[in-house]
Amino acid sequence: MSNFKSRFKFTAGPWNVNEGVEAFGPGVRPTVDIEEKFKVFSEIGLHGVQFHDDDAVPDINNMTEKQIIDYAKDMKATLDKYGLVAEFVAPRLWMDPRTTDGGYTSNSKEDYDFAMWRSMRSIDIANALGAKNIVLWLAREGTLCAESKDPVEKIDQLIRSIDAMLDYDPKMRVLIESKPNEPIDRSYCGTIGHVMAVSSATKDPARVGAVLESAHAVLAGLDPANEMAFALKFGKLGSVHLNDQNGCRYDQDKAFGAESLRSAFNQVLVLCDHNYGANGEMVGLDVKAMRTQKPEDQYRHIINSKRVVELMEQKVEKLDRAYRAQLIAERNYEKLEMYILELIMGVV
Ligand code: XLS
Ligand code: MG
Repeated sequence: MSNFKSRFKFTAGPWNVNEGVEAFGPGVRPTVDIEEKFKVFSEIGLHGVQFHDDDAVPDINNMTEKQIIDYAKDMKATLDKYGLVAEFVAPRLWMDPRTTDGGYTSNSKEDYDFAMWRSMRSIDIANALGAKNIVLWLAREGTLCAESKDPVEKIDQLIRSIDAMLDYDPKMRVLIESKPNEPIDRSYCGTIGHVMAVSSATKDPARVGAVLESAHAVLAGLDPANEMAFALKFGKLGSVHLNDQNGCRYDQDKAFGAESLRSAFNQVLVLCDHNYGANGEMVGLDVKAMRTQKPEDQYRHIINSKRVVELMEQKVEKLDRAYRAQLIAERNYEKLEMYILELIMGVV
């Protein structure tokens, strides 16, 4: 099994190895230096790294535009040292006091300008790192108080913000990561359908795609594989964040497959069947270690997630397509379902 060669190129973000801070308690693991994370990412067979703008350039708010680019170039040299590439850069617009009420859909002109400044700097950083995508996880774009914003106006404001990014760099692609809520109550881009609609309203829809995170689909009450399929149909699945989620509760970012192996199988199936990766798309493992995990083995959730993808790829290879077609022709879906369960459980 260990010599199995995945068809996918895997990535993770520096945030996927963390101290374990949550709303009810402080960190329980020491902070790991970013270069050490790169080293281990490369050892465990990842192809690249996903970045927030301030992962790549921590002091971004206090630097000139030139200083930011220079710092990012040094970060690229560190990535090169470990044979890693940068998949995307995402402006982290949910931490700063100036994005308390969102960025692109903020009611404050100053806060909006700050969000746009960070977005343009993210594009500069992406170019310095050699990344082809900007990811917008629209964490605070929506409302806590429903009446605080005119949703129609704000969705238009969001589209115009993306247009400005497309203008700023004619080659950069913008990928929107859907999520229905958390930290915001009512999000403006809750599902892949929303992302496709926003994409089609921008000035260059071919450069505006989607990131589907498995857990975010579950939080929206939707099936992750179906969400991926929807974006694939439009040629707009620019990245995936594979993980898992135990129903509708706080965002868990569990290891891929930890809750639903059948869902994991179907996600890998749709990606394999529709040639995901053929245009350089990568597979992000946006997973978080349990707070109980000790520092000695704090990459285990990433290793496990990658292994589950690889095991599912082997299940997909093993899927008897002719038998499946026969059961479909007979409309014997009960039998097909049992066949799939047995395939996943390893008894066929
Ligand atoms: C949310 C992520 C987030 C994005 C990139 O799911 O953890 O950081 O993936 O901004
Ligand atoms: Mg994510």
